[in-house]
Amino acid sequence: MTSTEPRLSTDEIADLETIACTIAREAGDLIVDERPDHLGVAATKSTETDVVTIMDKRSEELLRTRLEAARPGDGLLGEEGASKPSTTGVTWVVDPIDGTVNYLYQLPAYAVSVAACVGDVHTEGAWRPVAGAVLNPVTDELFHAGLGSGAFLDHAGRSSAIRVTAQGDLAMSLLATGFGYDVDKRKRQAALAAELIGRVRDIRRAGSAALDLCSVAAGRLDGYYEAGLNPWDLAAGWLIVTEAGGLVQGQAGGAPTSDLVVAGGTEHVAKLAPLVDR
Ligand code: LIP
Repeated sequence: MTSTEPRLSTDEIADLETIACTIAREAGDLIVDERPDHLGVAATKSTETDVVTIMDKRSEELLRTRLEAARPGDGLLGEEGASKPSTTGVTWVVDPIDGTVNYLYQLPAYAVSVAACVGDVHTEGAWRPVAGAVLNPVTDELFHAGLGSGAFLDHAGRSSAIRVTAQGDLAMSLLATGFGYDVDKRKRQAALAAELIGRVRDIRRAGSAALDLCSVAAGRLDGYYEAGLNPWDLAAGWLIVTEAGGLVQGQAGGAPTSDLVVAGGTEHVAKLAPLVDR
């Protein structure tokens, strides 16, 4: 904890977690119930394949207004441009639809990701999540965690504690990874995956970093790695993995950043990180 970070009580963290869960559910309902029949691409970002839909924008606007009402002094950083400084030391980092390409194609692997963070979210390695929620609105699975209070999966009226696997043997491990929107980057990422594929059980590519991290937290994957993530792809899932007993790190064992994210059980990360940290 740095001197600029606010001292948050267990109750305050529990309140932040409840807010994250509540607004993630609302945004999840919006993107499913109000999806236009003919959803097109509203705009593109870094490349032609890095798309935004009108529902990404509407979801972010809903999250922004709910947070403004619930916690007016908090800051905000959103994938679709929402940005507001904090006067409380807490900043919300939100991805209104993580896995937007899946959403566009109606592949049921996309999520709303909401995290309350402390530190400077605009500086790599200078922030960390303290409460967060990731909702897959199609499967109605809500993953959530608060710092120090564990990670949970709410589904079908039940709330179950989740744990990472203890898999320490890479050859028997099921991994996930992802590819960026830039062609050259994708080729490099594919080359790394091609090297790894002969050393692990198998590799999955679901298309949402937030859901990949939650799958690690729930023991559905043994590990995950990706280069090129933004804070909003990572924030909530990061805490959900660590509260499920796992580890999330970046290059050289440091904080996870856009350069690299490696997640899994402690032993698994120790074995996977040297292979993907380059
Ligand atoms: C996506 C990530 C995914 C990555 C994609 C993209 P988006 O986020 O969740 O892991 O492989 O390239 O960055 O753009 O759907 O919010």
